[in-house]
Amino acid sequence: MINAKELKKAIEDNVKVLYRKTIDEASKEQVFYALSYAIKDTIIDEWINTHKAYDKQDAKILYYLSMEFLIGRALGNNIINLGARKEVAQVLNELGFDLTDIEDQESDPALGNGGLGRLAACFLDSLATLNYPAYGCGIRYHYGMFKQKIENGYQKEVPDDWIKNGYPFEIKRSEYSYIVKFGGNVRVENVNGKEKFIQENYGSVKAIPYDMPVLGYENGMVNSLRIWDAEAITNFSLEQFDKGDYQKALEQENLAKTLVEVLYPNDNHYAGKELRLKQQYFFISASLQRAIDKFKSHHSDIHMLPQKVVFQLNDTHPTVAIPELMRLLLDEEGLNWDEAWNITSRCMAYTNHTIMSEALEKWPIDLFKSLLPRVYQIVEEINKRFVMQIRDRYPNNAAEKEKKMAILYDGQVRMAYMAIVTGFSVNGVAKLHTEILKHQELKDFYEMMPEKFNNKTNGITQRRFLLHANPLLSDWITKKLGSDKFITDLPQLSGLKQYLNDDKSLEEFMEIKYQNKLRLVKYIKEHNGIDVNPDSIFDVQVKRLHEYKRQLLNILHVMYLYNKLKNNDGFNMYPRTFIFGAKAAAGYRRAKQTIKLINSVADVINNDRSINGKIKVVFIEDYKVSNAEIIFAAADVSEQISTASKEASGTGNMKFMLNGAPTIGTMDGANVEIVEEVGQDNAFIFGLSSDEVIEYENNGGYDPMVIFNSDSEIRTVLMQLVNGFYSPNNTEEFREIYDSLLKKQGHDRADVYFILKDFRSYAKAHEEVEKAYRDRRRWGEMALTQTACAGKFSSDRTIEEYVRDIWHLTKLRLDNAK
Ligand code: 26Y
Repeated sequence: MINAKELKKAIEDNVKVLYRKTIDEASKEQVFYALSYAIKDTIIDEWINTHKAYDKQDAKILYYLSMEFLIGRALGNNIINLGARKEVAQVLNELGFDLTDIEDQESDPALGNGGLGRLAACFLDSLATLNYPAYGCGIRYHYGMFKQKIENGYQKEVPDDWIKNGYPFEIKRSEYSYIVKFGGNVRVENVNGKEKFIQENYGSVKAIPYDMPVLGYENGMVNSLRIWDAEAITNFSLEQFDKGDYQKALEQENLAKTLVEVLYPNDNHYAGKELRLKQQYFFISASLQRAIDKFKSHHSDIHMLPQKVVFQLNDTHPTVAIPELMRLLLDEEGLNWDEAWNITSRCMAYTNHTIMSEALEKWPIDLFKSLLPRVYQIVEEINKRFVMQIRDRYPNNAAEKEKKMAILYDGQVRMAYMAIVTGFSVNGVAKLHTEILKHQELKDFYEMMPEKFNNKTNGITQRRFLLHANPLLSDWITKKLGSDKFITDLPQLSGLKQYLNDDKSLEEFMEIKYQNKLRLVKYIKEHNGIDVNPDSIFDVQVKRLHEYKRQLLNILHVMYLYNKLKNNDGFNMYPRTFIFGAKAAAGYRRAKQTIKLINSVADVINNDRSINGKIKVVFIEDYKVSNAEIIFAAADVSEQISTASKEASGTGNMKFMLNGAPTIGTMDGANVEIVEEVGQDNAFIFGLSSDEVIEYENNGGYDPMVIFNSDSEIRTVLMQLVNGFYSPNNTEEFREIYDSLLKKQGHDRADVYFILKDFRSYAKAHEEVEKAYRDRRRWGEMALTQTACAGKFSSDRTIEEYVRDIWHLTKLRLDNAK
């Protein structure tokens, strides 16, 4: 527990020691560092204590292996989880500072792209809160997700130098460094009749871990996020120069420098870059070496590994862990194949986050083999044995099955297949997604090994996305429920249902939304310079920009509404603010064009006085975890409009729901389960079902020209893409978007995401939204229903399911738990 007097003194002392200043002279940034170090001090004993308890209780440990951890800012979250928000705010006040201002000084660590990385961060929060021993293992990218600037309507990427001034919550742990080897060749030696595999002529780097504390909520538990940095092993020396190793030393120096330099900003898109495979192997090899050493410091029998260790592969990105663990067991521990296989397959579990074919990692064999020669031999052996199994099982159609299932095929290493074949568990991230995996994408595997498949519907942490993001609402809930138990038991929110018929409570709830809208209005004014009317409906779509997520459908609909306003005097609409936030992968043309389109539409509409501000369009620059918190709390309507079957789960949808925003969406991903919780009447569902989409896809799609020719309002909107209406200086600006909707383009179909097909039903759903909003009481009920029904979507529930079905962890007991 935080002692106010001590904290105050610690902050003042830190300011002195760090900056030679007294508190009244300190800048906000200096106070941020001073406070952060003080908070770290209060955490450190519990951190040590937690890891002593791991050892003492010989706990089974989960290693969550992930290329991405989109953790967001730590200070505010740590203060929340220490249960000290009010005390710290008070202390800062006395020192003349505002806690939110100070939190704003922190860089926003964006070591992830989007959903998958943020899920990993939520899981760490829940694991610690639920007392489960776990490490997050990842990469200490020197540059995280780029910062987005909008210039003249176009996205510009700016490097995110998040550790420039030092990050106060990490600790470098040089004593746990490991060597990771790349390239070279494998020599086989015969030692006492046993083959020994020796990698030689390789290049190597040193992997150095940095640990960040992950606090449980008021339980004294502090787990670690361990991210690996790279350093060159050899510094240039004359000696090497003389030996002719100069070139090699230089290469190693370079490798270390580039290896962890930057996060690949691709979301759901595989690019096949060699450096990325190097990143994968680098952090995996280091994490596994460390996990085995840690295990061996307590156990002498390596066969016990599956009882004490489990590795969760966050999508295929860390799948090289499978052959790497095999290598360590075979070559370092001296086990035979069957022993090593037995252990590996009982330690590895795989989560699939997408069915988009362009997201599947398939490494060219040549590249894989030259970078990881020994690991590749092992992959070959795994494949060979699996293919034998296939032939055994399917004697009549072995060739066809091999084509569909072999790990090595067509010159490629298919990472997902390796994960499925080896691991003991394969899970999807929402019910619908798991069903699609079982019956479409992975149906051959499901048929062969059904026992491995299971669903784990995603969740989010209420500590960050309710307590921290929306203190007004969480205080109100605490008051209404007479308890703050929902902080660790989200289903308690259902207690709010008793207020659905209480006008006064509904008014209070709506007033909180209004206050949060004012907070966002202020943010938008400060960051975008746009005036937004807080009485308008805040209709929000924030997520990565991707064609399947259909931001394009949203903006086309805005264009359609604008035309109606302009052309039809009788058309009356409730004022709406359409808010977008999205980063596009730097090389994703269509996504970038969509950003430009949104901004061009915003320019025209926001400056048209004749519509009396009925429509505003806002593109929030640099959407990231910190501003997301402000945005979710302020939203009236949640746009979840992916082409059905494409969004594995979505987690933004849950954050909106928790904060009281009804969904307008398709029956896709976790939307399906959200509707299950709130009921059909409390959601605005439209569009093709996933079955219908899949049916069209299997039958050559549909013809968007039929819609173009028969629906004049849609046609007008489409023509505005190419007649300069929104791009007077360049009528061709949006030609590619236009073409993508109407012409076959590299695909065998046009409009592959069914935007025109779903347009009318989307427009209709929006009419329903407006109708509902105009009835203030109905809206209040609907909004409160969202929050009251959000209990299922806590990542605490998700983690308990992983523990029960996959990880089988035991809760750690902490003697000094509060
Ligand atoms: C191929 C590689 C470069 C790659 C990189 C990032 C592939 C995929 C990704 C990211 C995928 C991702 O974020 N998937 C999202 O995972 C969320 C958590 O499960 C889901 O909610 C969301 O629907 C899904 O798109």
